[in-house]
Amino acid sequence: METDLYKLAEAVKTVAMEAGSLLRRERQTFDRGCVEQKAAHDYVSYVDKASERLIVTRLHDLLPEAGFVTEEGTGVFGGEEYCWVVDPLDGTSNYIHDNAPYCVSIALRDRTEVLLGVVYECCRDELFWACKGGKAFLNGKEIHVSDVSVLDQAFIELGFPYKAGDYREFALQLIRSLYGHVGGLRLMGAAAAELCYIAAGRFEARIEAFIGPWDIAAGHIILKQAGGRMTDFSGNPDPLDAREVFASNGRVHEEILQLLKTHKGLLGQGL
Ligand code: LIP
Repeated sequence: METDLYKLAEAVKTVAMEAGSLLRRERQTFDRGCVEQKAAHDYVSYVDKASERLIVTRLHDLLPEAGFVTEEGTGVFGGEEYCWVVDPLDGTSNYIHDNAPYCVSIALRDRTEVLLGVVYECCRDELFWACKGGKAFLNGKEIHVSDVSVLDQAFIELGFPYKAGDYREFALQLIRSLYGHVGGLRLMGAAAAELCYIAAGRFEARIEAFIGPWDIAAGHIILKQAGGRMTDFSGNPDPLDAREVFASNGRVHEEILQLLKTHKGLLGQGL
């Protein structure tokens, strides 16, 4: 790629904020009667689709040779060397119910790794971004994961995927094992933003399985460039297929990983 990664990131930040403005604007007159179900409790609205159309159009103008992997299927991936990975509205259920957080998540990857990531969380007007090998930023200020290394002080984000039948037993065991033994548990419903919260030192870990690659691609590089770590529930690094996603500040990773290894047999197939 001839384009300078940092120049491209600046342009992608503008695209993410333009899409974020669309989300906020449409939220003022949002019609819940126009929400569709992709699967049980997995919702999509005309706003998700409008945001994705805008983002795909802008990103194609920036890098015409790149393919797309997008949550709502607007773009296509035909094996191109570069690929945009886009969630046009992460936190859809929050958005539908006028709750926070909800965000735009845009990442660019090549065939082996994520090269840049931008997450714009609309409710707090927070723009997170990072490029491969660089620092991570929130609204222009460098961010780092926390130095919390004691589980009893760790604040942990949980995600409950739509595939409840495959995840329920694992989730209940996770709560039994953690609740009362960590600093706190939170369930916020927007993976992309929550990965950035670990990068910013607000939380120490996040655990979820059976989500989409668009939920985590941008947060993955922002977290790693902020000093964090992401593995699957067996400890394998960089699970960009998002089947099992365990993210942390690195310092509490091994202790929680033992717990995940012990109970991952409770997971269904997530098909
Ligand atoms: C959401 C994720 C969240 C998960 C939800 C949903 P969406 O993404 O961010 O972590 O628990 O089930 O997948 O659907 O709002 O883009």
